Amino acid sequence: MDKRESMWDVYLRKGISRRSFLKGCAALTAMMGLSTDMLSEVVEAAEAKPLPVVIWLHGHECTGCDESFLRSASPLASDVVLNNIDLEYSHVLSAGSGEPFEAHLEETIQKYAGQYILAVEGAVSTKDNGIYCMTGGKPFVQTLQRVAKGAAAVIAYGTCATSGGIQAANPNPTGSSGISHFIGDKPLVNVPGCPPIPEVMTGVIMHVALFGKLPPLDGDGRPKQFYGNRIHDTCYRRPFFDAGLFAESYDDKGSKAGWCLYKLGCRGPETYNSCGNMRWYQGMSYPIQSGAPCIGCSNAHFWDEAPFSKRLPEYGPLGDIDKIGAGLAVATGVGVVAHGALSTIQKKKRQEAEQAEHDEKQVKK
Ligand code: FSX
Ligand code: SF4
Ligand code: F3S
Repeated sequence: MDKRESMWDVYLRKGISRRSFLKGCAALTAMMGLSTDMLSEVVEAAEAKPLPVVIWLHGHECTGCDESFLRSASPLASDVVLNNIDLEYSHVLSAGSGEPFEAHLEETIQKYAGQYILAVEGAVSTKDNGIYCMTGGKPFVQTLQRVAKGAAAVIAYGTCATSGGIQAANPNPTGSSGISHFIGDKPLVNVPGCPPIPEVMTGVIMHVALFGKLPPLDGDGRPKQFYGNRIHDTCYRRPFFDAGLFAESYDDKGSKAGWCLYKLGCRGPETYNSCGNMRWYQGMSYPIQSGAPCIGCSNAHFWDEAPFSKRLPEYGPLGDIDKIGAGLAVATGVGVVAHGALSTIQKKKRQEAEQAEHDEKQVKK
């Protein structure tokens, strides 16, 4: 087999400076959630390890995960694709197409059997022999099973790949589900989110690429460094929740003042993701910061939990918040009952203030 280049070999060949290489390694170390003590290990791996061969498949989905991946800023998606991995097959990013492209997939599977990383976006459709999702002229389910057989590890990107996503929403007419039942016993990392945060996508693939093993996972197979926190616990609106200050509608004073969106259906208390601490697009924003409640897009079957703008009966009204969110202590529930009472007082005050403002305007007319 021909010698494969390491990340450092690629930088040398392209004439990119050692300084840029080290800066890239430092960015990767931070992105993988590792301490700076690990930088030398990252540099060693990047110097010595051949770039990992990656096959990136797309099933039943909207391609939003790619849209997200392409916006990764640290590391840049272009660095990941051109300098950090050996991407041999991708429906979206490859220049090739048609029969030669499909033939290249078969060659790659054979040549790197047992060595490549398989990244998968999208759900698997199985109804009517999988005809509702065809790729390269074959049902996607068949391609997935064939490619997964030779993979060293599998990464499921997006809630569609981890649990079926929008295709699997009631009544699931195409018989769609996540990929886990179709990859045999291969090691699997679940990276949910619709889509996942760009840097989470690049961070996970670089961890597998550089260390040749999966990052530490939680009970749902998600990387702990990115899914260890509840949105609610990292939310900058949390002080308003704690103070019982809630927006009641999208255009009321509470909403304009940036109060907690819990009463507008926010699923932050039952959702684990990094949006609260990493945010999106170089820390620019995330749904809650733009005034929209979290819809729990990294939760399995979240599409079936509409309407998104309401607290659902199964989660209960404010007083029942102790039933939601795995780690929520009973004490919090008790506290929240108090918040409920506080909230009623605040609401009354707000209504009075709004009425006064309204009356004032009427008088001026
Ligand atoms: Fe699903 Fe991704 Fe949502 Fe879309 O590839 S997770 S529908 S953002 O695109 O699979
Ligand atoms: Fe933030 Fe939503 Fe929790 Fe309110 S309910 S603090 S908006 S995560
Ligand atoms: Fe999704 Fe909620 Fe983050 S909707 S993007 S998990 S804030």
